[in-house]
Amino acid sequence: MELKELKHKKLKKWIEDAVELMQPDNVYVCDGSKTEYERLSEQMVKEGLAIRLNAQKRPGCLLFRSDPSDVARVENRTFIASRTQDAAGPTNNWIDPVELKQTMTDLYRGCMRGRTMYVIPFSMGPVGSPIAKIGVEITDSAYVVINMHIMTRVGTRVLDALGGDGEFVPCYHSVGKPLKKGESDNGTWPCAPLEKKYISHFPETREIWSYGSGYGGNALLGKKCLALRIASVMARDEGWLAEHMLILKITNPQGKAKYIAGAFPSACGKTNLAMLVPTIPGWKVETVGDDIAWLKFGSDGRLYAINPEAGFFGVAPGTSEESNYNAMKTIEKNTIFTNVALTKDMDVWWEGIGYEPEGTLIDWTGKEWVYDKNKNNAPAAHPNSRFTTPASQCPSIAHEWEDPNGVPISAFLFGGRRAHTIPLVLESKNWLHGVFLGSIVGSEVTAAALDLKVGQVRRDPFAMLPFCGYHMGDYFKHWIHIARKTTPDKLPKIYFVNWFRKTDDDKWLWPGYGDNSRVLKWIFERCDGSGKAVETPIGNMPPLDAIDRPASVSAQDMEILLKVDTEGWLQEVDDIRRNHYPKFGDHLPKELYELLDEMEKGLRK
Ligand code: TSX
Ligand code: MN
Repeated sequence: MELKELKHKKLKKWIEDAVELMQPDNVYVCDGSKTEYERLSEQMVKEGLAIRLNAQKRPGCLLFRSDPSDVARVENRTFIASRTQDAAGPTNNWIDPVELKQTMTDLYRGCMRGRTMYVIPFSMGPVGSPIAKIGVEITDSAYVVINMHIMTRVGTRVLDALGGDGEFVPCYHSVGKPLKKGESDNGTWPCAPLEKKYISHFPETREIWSYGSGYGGNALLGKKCLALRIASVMARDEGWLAEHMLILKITNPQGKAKYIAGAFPSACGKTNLAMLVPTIPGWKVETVGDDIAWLKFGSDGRLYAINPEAGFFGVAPGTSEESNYNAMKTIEKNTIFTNVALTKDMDVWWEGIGYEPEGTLIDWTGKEWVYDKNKNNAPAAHPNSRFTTPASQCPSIAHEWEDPNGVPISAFLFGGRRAHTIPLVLESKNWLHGVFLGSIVGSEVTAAALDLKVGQVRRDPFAMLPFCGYHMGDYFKHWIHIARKTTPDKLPKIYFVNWFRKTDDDKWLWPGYGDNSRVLKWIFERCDGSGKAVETPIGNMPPLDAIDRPASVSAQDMEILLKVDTEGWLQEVDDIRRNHYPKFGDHLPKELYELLDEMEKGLRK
């Protein structure tokens, strides 16, 4: 489609201004068709940027290798440019919006020379859903276009829904590498150096400006940028919730279904949980979403959730038939792989795929790689390598996953990776206490970072720390206030879960994976009114006989998993009071300090 055919005056003007600033060689408005996807794929294969995988083993699949410097989200280059620094809060990077726009306009000037500007109209949520939002991303990356095809709803149908004056979130994206006359990428991944990368959000004007990175979370602007950072601000202003949550459907042997949404920090297996295969006979788990939930109250006073995405952008390493059967089936075809290893027969491989590779591989940097049983060599697949795959191909996808009205949520889960203290499952006493539990979520780091050692707890309240577009203290307040929009009986119940308890000699206490269905069953029964619980100072817990114990777990271990570790919790209280809550300054709702005091009193009784 050509620019002059656009009906939407404001959109047309916005694109024309961008063309003048960025100086692309061509402008192309995406229609979202299969042929468009195929044409751009073929173009990137010809340019040497993409590799077509084995048509028998992985039909319709491509492999990309990014620049080694462009493999993950860049949190220290991610900015919330609200008018005041106080609005962004202490956990976001802030730059004055006028200054930032000046800096970035200078970077954008002529940044698309020698390239095509793609205009991607996209919908987060089913097109036309009352909960959906439309965005338009301008990009000079064909890789971004085909990924957006999978992750969102793209094209002409979105422009039709937008009409002549509909609202959209304008999103600028450039890889930040203009080409000189006659120059080409020569099969290398274009991007800018770290200090020129900017992932910027302007919450008051609902704009996203991204520069310098072609990688997923920095470049597919519908996902973390729009559906979480900008949407969290819209949700606060409009009285709904935009959350970093999976959505699953669980059905009991009698055929009764409930929906559960859950927030987990990274490396806790959120995608695995969303696609879980239950080990308890007669129970079924289906997938609605694996990363983001938008929740609004229905006319019946209940919270309804949609998955604003259309695909999964999942971490490949660790994904196997055993850890996630449904994901392995989903990625058999029509999938984009980024930074995984390539086998001799043009298939993919990664660490934790569940089998040893045959012969030598080409690793994610493009070099020959020989398998070493002792794992002394660098990984063949980058630890953050990804698959981009259509949700519709997932065998466990729930039929209602695209219901424009969403699904009614019965329970929220919060979880983290904690070897000690946090029990297998804990039910909040009420909504406010549930918000308290969400606010103290933490996970032990699995790989040493700049700030933390392996095993130290990194607090990530609501798993939203990197994704909230405003002050986290105000975010807690929003969660407290949202309860006033309905009656307590209509609100989802709130649970803390922990699949990662260890013995003192470092052995897993809980088998996890499909056996987590035993915990979900208790949660289902609690929401249904039949499940038993005992009150404790930290919340409501299942008595020992309320959870079906897996054969591999001894009665003594089950006791450890479901016991209140008073000493551990007192240390937890101390850490929250000294190190966690003070981070949010005077924006932290006083109710949360009160609950902390109350819990400490209960534990000391
Ligand atoms: O995803 C995981 N889940 C959730 C599954 C629905 N993982 C992988 C985390 C990294 C992404 C888990 N790892 C889970 C889990 O519940 N639990 C564990 C820890 C664990 C690992 C191996 C075993 C047990 C627990 N193996 C045996 O017990 C034999
Ligand atoms: Mn995520």
